[in-house]
Amino acid sequence: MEARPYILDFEGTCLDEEETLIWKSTRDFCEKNVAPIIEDAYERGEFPRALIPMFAEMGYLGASLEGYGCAGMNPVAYGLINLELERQDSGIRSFCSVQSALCMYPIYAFGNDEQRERFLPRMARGEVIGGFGLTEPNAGSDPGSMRTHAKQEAKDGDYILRGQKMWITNSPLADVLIVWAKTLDFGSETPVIRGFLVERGFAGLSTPETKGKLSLRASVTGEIVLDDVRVPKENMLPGVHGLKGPLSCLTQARYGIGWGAMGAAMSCYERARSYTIDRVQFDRPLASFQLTQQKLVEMHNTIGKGMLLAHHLGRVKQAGNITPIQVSYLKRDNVRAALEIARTARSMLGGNGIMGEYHIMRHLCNLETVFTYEGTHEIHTLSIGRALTGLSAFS
Ligand code: TGC
Ligand code: FAD
Repeated sequence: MEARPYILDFEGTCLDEEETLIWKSTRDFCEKNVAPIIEDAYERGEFPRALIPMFAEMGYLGASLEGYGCAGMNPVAYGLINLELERQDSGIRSFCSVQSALCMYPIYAFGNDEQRERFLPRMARGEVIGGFGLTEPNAGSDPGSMRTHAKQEAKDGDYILRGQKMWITNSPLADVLIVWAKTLDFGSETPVIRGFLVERGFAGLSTPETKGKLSLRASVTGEIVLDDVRVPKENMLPGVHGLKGPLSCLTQARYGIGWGAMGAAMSCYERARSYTIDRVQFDRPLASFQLTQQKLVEMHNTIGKGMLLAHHLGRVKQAGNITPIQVSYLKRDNVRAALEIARTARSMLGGNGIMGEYHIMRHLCNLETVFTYEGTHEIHTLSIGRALTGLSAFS
């Protein structure tokens, strides 16, 4: 029997030669370099940093950006990379998402030439690691209520940043943090949100690690504490102001998650399929029972639909027409589907389903975070509800 019998034949019908090559080479790379170490990294609660230069070599850092040493991949190829990374572990995909979509993208899209030249080539080579600071202790789903602020000094125009960010992927190991803060700007009396490049070593900056996570353990998470940190005026991102700055970055990252979630789902489905073919109870393979086949069919068909949604929106993005609401649809539905598949797959392995060596429980725990970050399931529901009705449930 084939190792991966997906009836839709997505690979044969939806991808060109280059996309197929990128998909296969990423799968091979991940099976060779990530699969053998991921369970141990997860148990120890550490991000495997030795992977960073390898990701750079493969072109995964800033993969969809043009120039500055980036690979310039199209959105479908970029999505397939996310899928294969998350087939191994959501935390591994998170590392690349944060570096590429949440840190390199805003420098690329909202930075000036000097900022792009200074940061992007080194970030593409994995020499400079980024973090994205939006969430605060009292501002999670509602980032517009953030308290972190930046006061511009009249003397030299530098900014003094004060505040606290929490739940920040990569912050303990980051060399540069994109911090979103409110500042008085444009002679206005109302504070606006601006992005700042806060560099490791700036006085008053600390990034304590958040310990005790039972999910996304192969990803490092921490705070960003800003105790009157002086940030040179040259480190302010000049090209955007307002909430649409960070939300535009999130749109890039959420798109990648829509693909990545299908990778985690595939891993769970494939393991449940092969386990139930091999495991005999009542003198027959579990996979021969009708209830088991129904579960496999539901999982398989849900993955097929998730892949078609991701691919369709990838082509829309390639044409330059994608909207944030379409991305909310993708992130919301594919993550929910992946979480349900992981739960079903876990039960299909019985007791073995909770064991690390079968990998499904790890995906299941990870997907609980993916359901919450980058906009919770409920927030995407309300965003889509607002788009459908014209009525906001937020305020
Ligand atoms: P709202 O009035 O809707 O919008 C304010 C301005 O932003 C624009 N906008 C967007 N622009 C680009 N992309 C989007 N997705 C956008 N959504 C809105 C909008 O057009 C408007 O622009 P303008 O020019 O008119 O001012 O804002 P709101 O206050 O009603 O809030 C909307 C809401 C609740 C949906 C938003 O605040 C939201 O998405 N909340 C969720 C917060 C969130 O996702 N946080 C994620 C933190 S980062 C993270 O989790 C990283 S995990 C990393 C990893 O490890 O992978
Ligand atoms: P809350 O906003 O307090 O929400 C709690 C619950 O209430 C949720 O179920 C939510 O859906 C619900 N809720 C909230 N508002 C409404 C409403 N209006 N109607 C109905 N229900 C509602 N953030 C960053 O900035 N950078 C990062 O790199 C980053 N990485 C992360 C890594 C991990 C491991 C985790 C867990 C989080 C990370 N986050 C990051 C933060 C993440 O984006 C937030 O956790 C998320 O946006 C939710 O915010 P909150 O945790 O404060 O929950």
